[in-house]
Parts: sequence; C-alpha cells; structure tokens
Amino acid sequence: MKKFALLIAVATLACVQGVPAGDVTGKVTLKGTPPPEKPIAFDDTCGKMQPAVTTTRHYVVGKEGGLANVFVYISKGLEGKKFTPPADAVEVDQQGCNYQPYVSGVMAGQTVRIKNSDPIMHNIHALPKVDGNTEFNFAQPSQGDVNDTKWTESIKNPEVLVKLKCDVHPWMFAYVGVLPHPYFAVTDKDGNFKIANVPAGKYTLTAYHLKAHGAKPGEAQEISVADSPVTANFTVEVPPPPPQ
Ligand SMILES: [Cu+2]
Repeated sequence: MKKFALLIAVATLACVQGVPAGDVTGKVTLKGTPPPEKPIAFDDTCGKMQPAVTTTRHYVVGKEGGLANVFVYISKGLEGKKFTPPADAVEVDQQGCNYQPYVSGVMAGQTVRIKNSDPIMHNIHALPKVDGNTEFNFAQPSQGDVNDTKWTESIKNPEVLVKLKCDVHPWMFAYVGVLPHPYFAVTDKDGNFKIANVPAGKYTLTAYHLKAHGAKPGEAQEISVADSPVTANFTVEVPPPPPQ
C-alpha cells in the first residue's frame, strides 16, 4: 500500500515538473530611417554630472537594425489563467538625471522599486491611463532614497505602457509595461528578446514600440509553443512624418 502511495506521489511530481513549456526568442528589426535624436538641454546641475544618456531615446538601434526598448508580450491566449507575481522587485533608478531602464515590464502586483542614485532631488510622477490605476507623484530629495510601496499601492491593473516622468527635469521619462502574467520581455540594445518557459499553447505575441506604434497596438503574430524553443521575429517600420 505504501509503495502504491509513493508511486502516485512520484507520478504527480513528474506531471507537475513535466508541463511542456518552451522559450520564445526573437529579434525586432527597424525598417526605415528614424528622425535624429534630440540632444537633451540639461540644466547646469545635471549637465555637470556627465550623464550617460545625453539625447532622447526615441529609436535606439543596434546591430543590423535591431531595435531596443520594444515591449514584447503575450497579448492573447492566457485569459482566465492565474499567475503569482514574482517576489523580486523591478528597479527604476534615477541616475545621471535620467531613468534607467527606459522601458521595463512587471506583472500586476509586482513591486517596482523606485530609487534615486543622484545627489539631487528628483520626483516620480506616474501617469497611468487605465481605470483602477491611479496617478502618483512623490519626491526623492536625497541620494539613496528608495521607495517600494508607491507603485504597488497605485498601479494594480495591466497597462502597456505606464508613463513615468520627473517634474523637476522635463526631459526625464520612463515606461513600464504591466501585465496579468509573467510572459513578456524588453528588447536589448540589438533588438533581441527572450521570454522563458512559456507554457505550451497557442498565443498572440505582440511587439509594441512607443514611437513607432503610438496609439496603435503594435505588431502581432500567432505562435504555437510546444516542448521546444520558438523563434518569432518582428519588423517595425518608422511611421511617415506627420503632414506639415
Ligand atoms: Cu529629475
């Protein structure tokens, strides 16, 4: 009898561990020539800090046209499934009078740790648009200030992307994608992304770039994940300039 119970336990464990899943990887390539980035008109204090970011980051293009800062996520196919937010925080740091990273992603309910690494005052002003997410605005006057609670108190619902800005320095912006599941990624400097361990199934995968897509939903493609890696590449076009 004991042996039988053990066999059931082993079989159950094997099933849990054996849920088929695959990594989804790919590259987002920019087609077309983006407008030149604008130099940031720093004030005296920030200019003296030799900031790492000195221009706008509208189109950050790397090797072979790879487009950085694209938010890639499963937009359909996970409805009705429940996921637990990761316990670790995603950090948004104020560093050299800019936000790092520029684009990031979290699960709804996950902490965004807001930090100030600069020896001057910044403030974080979140401007969500989705119902149930509320605006917040608070100052971090000193180097080393950290806040783990403002985000989780205010941003409870999925939203792609929540805009953050600093009211002290009008060039400072960051964007955070919020999803009801953990299957998303932001492209690196060469446009590559990897979404690990996606459960087997059929999904819509969307790639959204703030400047290229604006109010549009982004590029979408259907993917089918089984027990092996899936490749999904995207091409994003620079939109035509607005009529003069
Ligand atoms: Cu600031």
